[in-house]
Amino acid sequence: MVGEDIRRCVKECARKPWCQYLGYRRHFPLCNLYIEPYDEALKFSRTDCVIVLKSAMQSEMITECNNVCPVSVTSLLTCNVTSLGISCIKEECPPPEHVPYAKEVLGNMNTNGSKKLVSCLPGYKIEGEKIIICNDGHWTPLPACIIEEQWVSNVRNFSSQAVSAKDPESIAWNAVQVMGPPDVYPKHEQNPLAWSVSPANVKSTEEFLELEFAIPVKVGHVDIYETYKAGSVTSIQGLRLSDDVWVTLWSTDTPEEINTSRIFSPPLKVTSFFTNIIRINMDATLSSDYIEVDAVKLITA
Ligand SMILES: [Ca+2]
Repeated sequence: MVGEDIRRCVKECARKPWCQYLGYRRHFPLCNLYIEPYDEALKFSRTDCVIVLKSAMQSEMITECNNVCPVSVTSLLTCNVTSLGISCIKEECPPPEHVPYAKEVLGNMNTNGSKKLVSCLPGYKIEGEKIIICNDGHWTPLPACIIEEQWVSNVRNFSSQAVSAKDPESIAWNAVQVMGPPDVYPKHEQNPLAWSVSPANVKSTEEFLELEFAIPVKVGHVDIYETYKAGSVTSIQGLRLSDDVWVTLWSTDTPEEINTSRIFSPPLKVTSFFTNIIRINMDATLSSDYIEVDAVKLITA
């Protein structure tokens, strides 16, 4: 509350069962009401020049209010004193819960009818209504901040992988090379920083990579960074987490051999399920050589 004198501030704290103490700044003047119990350690970190504890506000009104309105921080009841008596009303909402990955919440009023605007950190997009409204002591549903793009965080399974002849102990050409952002693209070459089909499997029609991302999302696009002999992808599937069923998001009967690197991002079937597991199926037989994949990006719908 801004512009109130300290007597009004004391009265406001007294009639709100949840108010534990008030801080008052004379200069503005500004009245802060606090939900949490007074902590002496906070004394010097706050800029309030006057602190008044609830226990110092001895009045019949507080006793009567406490009898009528149960003390509850979550309901934030307020004692409404009129000539007809004392009643208990919800005239404001508790501070809204923290939204993970929110950049900021604009709006500092919590009274009924107040609005707040939620915005997300860069790289996250809002899902749900970005403006929340306090109605009868309750906020309308909070939106969520959903990650927009993710790189592979783990390889769950794979059909085969090439191993360096010079250094068989290394992870060169192993499936783990698809983790993280691309480090070969846009080059078109055999590169140990990409996954490669194993020599034994270059004539396999059933090559696959099963890839895990950190956060389950609704799938918008899957970008496949093909960095040697592109064109082998035959289908892209997502594991529907709710029932553990593979859903085909895109497929073709005509894989090909393309002698350039590319970011392959075919239009996917529109779905609403959540997943963080993507399977890429490939036909290695059309290529006259190894096939290699550098990285895979999952883009939220
Ligand atoms: Ca790579």
